[in-house]
Amino acid sequence: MKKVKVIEVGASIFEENEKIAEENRLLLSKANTFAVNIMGSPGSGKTSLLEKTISELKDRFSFAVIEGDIKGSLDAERVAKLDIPVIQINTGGACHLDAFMVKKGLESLPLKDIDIIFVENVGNLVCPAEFEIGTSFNIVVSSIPEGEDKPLKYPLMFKIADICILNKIDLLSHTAFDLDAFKKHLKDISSSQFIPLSVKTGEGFSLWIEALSESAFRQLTVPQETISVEWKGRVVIVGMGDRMKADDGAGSIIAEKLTKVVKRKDVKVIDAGNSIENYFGVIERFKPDTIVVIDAVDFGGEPGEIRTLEYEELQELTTSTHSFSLHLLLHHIHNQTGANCIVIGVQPKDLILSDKVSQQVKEAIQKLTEIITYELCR
Ligand SMILES: Nc1nc2c(ncn2[C@@H]2O[C@H](COP(=O)(O)OP(=O)(O)OP(=O)(O)O)[C@@H](O)[C@H]2O)c(=O)[nH]1
Ligand SMILES: [Mg+2]
Repeated sequence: MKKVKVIEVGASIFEENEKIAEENRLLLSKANTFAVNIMGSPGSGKTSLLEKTISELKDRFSFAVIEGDIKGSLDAERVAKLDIPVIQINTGGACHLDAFMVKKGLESLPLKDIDIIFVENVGNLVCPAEFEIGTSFNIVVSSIPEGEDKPLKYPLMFKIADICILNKIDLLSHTAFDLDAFKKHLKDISSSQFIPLSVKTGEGFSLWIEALSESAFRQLTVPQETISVEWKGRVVIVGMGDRMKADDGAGSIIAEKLTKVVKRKDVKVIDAGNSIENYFGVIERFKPDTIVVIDAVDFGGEPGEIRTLEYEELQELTTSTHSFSLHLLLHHIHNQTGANCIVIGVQPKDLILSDKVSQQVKEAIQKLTEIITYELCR
């Protein structure tokens, strides 16, 4: 019997796509442009959302749009009326945009003059979620007529979304749509921010404008402070801490935020929670030159104070709540990898049993996320 030869095309397609998505990311960060991938079912209101958003924010940001459609240029023509640069990409049958197509679009735009670029992906809840295109923010636009079960049926799309917009809430009273069920399905699979709104009536729209502006400002603003870390060679960032012990979870929260924005191949971000020892193998295999551990460390400072420490300095300090010695663990990792080990400590205020972080540490989390994002993505 003849043997069947199997060629894994899928894996190499994804790999190649990732590589180009990475190039897009670099291109965008060099130009200091905030790129947003708008996804959702056909007709959920993606173009309508863009039209209204750009009209409302035109005085605060400069915009460009890349429209992805299988055929035609109807959406591009609509958006072009707003007098901004618009590129139409026809996928010629493909159900999603890929990184190469978006690269072509980016190359023909004056990126340096653009603050926010929206990429409206092909209307589809499956494929666009599987193909990275190099944007740093994902939006899924769902809508009332589609029904409340969409997060259940298309979990990946809702999982990767930073914001989930539920559009057409003006139609709520005309349908049997179960809003609570939608919210629950979404929460079960995704940590995305949920914004119900109506592009038509404007209800709920200000919350979306606020969330978008805040995220754009965060990425576009150069932080006022820096931290003394030399990000040399291949970098592993490990965020640690117990999120059920108030401020102790700071490192873990920062790692989660960074995984969404830092997407470089030579940087690995790990949210290790309370068990860094489980990640030794992952860290070693990555062959890092620099390891940065972010953790709540009681160094006797003001709550929320940030301090950079050589790992050896930890010997003299007590790390808040961990039952193990972080110093010994880092000593071990340093011996195994030869990497330079740095600890960024955040002084905790509260270490009680609670999932609420104190205001001071919240601000430190925000500040550190901004600084590290800027240093690694500019
Ligand atoms: N009732 C109601 N209709 C809306 C709302 N937003 C958009 N629509 C309508 O929904 C239809 C589709 O809107 P589009 O913005 O073209 O949707 P889209 O997601 O860009 O569609 P594709 O690009 O084809 O995937 C249009 O007829 C809009 O007028 C809304 O908030 N309420
Ligand atoms: Mg559209």
